[in-house]
Amino acid sequence: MRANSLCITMVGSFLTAILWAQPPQTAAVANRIAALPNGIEISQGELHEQILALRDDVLRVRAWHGDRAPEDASWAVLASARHASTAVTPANSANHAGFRTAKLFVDVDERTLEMNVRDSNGNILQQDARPIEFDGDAFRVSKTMPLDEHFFGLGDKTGPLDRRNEAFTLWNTDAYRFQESTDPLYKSIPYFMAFRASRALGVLLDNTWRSSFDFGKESPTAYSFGAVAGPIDYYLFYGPTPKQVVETYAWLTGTPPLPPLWSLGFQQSRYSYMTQARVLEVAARLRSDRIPADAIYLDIDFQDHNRPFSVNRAAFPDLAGMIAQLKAENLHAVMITDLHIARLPAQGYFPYDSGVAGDHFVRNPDGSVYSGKVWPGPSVFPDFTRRQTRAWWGTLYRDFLRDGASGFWNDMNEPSIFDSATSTMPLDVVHRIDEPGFAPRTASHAEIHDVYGMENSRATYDGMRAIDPDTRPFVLTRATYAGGQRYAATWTGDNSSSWNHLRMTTPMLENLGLSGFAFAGADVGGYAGTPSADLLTKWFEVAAFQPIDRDHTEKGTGDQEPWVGGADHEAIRRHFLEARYQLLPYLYTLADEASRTGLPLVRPLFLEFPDAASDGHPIDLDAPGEFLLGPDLLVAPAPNPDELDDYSVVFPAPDWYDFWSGEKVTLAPPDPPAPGAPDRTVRYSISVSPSLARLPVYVRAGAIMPAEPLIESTSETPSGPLILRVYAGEKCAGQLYQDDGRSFAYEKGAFLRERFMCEVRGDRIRMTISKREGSYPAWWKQIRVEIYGWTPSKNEVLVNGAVVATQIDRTDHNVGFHIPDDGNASTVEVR
Ligand code: NBV
Repeated sequence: MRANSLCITMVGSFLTAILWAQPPQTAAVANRIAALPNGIEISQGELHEQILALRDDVLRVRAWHGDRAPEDASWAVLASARHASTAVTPANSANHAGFRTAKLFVDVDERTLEMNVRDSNGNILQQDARPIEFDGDAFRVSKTMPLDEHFFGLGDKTGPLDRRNEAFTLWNTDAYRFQESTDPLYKSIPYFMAFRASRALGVLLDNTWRSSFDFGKESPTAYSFGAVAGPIDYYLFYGPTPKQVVETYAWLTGTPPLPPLWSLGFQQSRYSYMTQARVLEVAARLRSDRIPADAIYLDIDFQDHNRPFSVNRAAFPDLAGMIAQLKAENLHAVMITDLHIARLPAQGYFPYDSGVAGDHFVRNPDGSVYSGKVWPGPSVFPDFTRRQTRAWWGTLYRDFLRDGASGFWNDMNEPSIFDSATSTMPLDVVHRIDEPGFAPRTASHAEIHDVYGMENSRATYDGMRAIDPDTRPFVLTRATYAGGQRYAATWTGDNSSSWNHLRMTTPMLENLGLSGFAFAGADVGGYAGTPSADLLTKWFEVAAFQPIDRDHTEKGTGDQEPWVGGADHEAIRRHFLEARYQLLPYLYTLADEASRTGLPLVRPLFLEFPDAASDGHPIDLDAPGEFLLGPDLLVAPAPNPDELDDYSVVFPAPDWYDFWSGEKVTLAPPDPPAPGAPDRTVRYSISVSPSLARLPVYVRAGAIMPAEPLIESTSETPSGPLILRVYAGEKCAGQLYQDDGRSFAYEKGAFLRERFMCEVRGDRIRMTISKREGSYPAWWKQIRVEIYGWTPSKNEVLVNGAVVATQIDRTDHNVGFHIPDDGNASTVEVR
């Protein structure tokens, strides 16, 4: 069904356009077309559509009724990006108006205002399926959906990695015990990537109201997005590579800050460690059992009657002393600070008293302060869309920071409210907006709901920085919105201790990563329920290769620490944590990349290998459960982790090494592609037998992966050489980023960056090490080089042309030797 015109009707003081299902007699014609230096504005009656080029590869589309465009302000999109502009060349034809940039060709049908976007080769990238539909304040934008288009992103939504054939609602929701089909969930990231024929396109709908996305559920030939109210304001950005789309999304909404190094270590949590003694007992056991670990969490029971920013002194008589003892064990304390402030007038509860004095709580339409029941009982809620309120909230952290806490955990910030039929605030609760770019005004909860959690985490992040400007904050938030990656890492909320939930973590974290959240994790072992020892072990294995590695469980469940289930299980879990800790230089280098580019740590395969399939489909569709950690590590848990059958690991390229043994992987001869089939992909695969202690992990041939001698906490300095694992490939490359892991000194040059390249030339390998950039001192004086997949014939190592005296040791699959590294550029030749 395709409509050809819009009929505009006056309803009260605003205009509503109704889409006619029947083809009308005469088509409405645009009555005004204005070519702008950076785009075009077309008006049809009261309806205006503006398409602006922000860059050659980024468009912004806005549409509105009436004389005044909606406020040009955003919680998600940075002003620098929103106001960017590039000159365009008008390109008009009969009944069509449009323009070109160096990369895109935009064409609008003047009769219907339908838009069509092509790349410079004429490939259609996006095409309106019908004119924008209006229904009161609501709107819907529909695009044609070719059979081979696939969709990713939208934050933490469950279900398959590919969002095709699914529909989703964006409305931040406390989804305790969510299941595979639960929707909405905790976060609202109104952004997706469309991928087709190896080309990627990003779409961000910048609208904070309840919105929805349909990728072919309603119609097999169209996808659509819309919201119940608010602006029609979306960004369209072209790759062609998916990495470019991710980076452009970061250009629009920001990158995550470089996290403190300790937050990439293993984190131990539970709801709740009830006493100071228990916290210290867990810490002591982590250390005595030699479990690499960096943090312990304090959940709500450390507080007095669950009141945020208070302490139950009976259970935690010496919080500062306890945190100091944790520090002495090289463990950081992360404390929960929910946003609901207990309504306790005249009881000396500072957060309430100071909040009332500063008028910091949201109100009902009648002007009274809104109160809802949460953990502490009747509670009031900060007005986080006001900067004064955020600044006040930030000051509440002063005592806990003084006591030595390193990070804070913002839970329940959808916001979740117990005594409300909707589990959140009534939609008419009044928020005030005081924010650069926005006109000072009030806004209903219906408008603010989806950004409330993000602004809560922003207030926490900014507050920590204001109090301790030289320490990198760590904030973990449950609810958030597009752009929330600027302030906090996130976790996937209240999952369950089931094999299916273990399986679900991978697509959730991949899509969160594509949606800007490079630093994300799922509760290891599952939150609701008690995992079997096998499940917990498998979960530890997979999570060792995910950005946030936090073991957490609900109140009333069995213990879930690494030792639970016996010594054999503990040994396996320890082994995987040790592998993670040895890889910290690689992980941290990825963290640096994420903070500069937005590229996530956990990546779907098509992000690195968009051309892996001959017909351009995302290769992940053939490789369920697999994911990449950075560009070089392929992690391949069983697609159905509870099944004992062999399964096949599909590789997106032919040459790999087994991460554990270092052995070159011999790939099964691929099935010949079916003659004449559109997809003539060569699928390299091997069959593996699942076993409890084993997680198949592979390294891309050509990777140079930095690693370090084992430490049990990131507070320790590794002793010994930097390790470079060189996986011989035609050309190989890698890099390393280091700094103090905790401060902002890296912004002033106190970092270390070293790049490595190598080339295999017959009987010799030549490796170049770049001159170190930055002033941060290395802990090592030597590099231990381990070369996989290649053996020297002469056993000779030359550094800068001179033979060095070094012992070459050999194991089954690698040769290793030491070379000096003083930070200057050098060449290393092995023959
Ligand atoms: O603070 C208690 C829990 C917490 O452990 C969990 O991680 C959150 O997702 N919190 C939810 C509140 C419990 C609500 C049932």
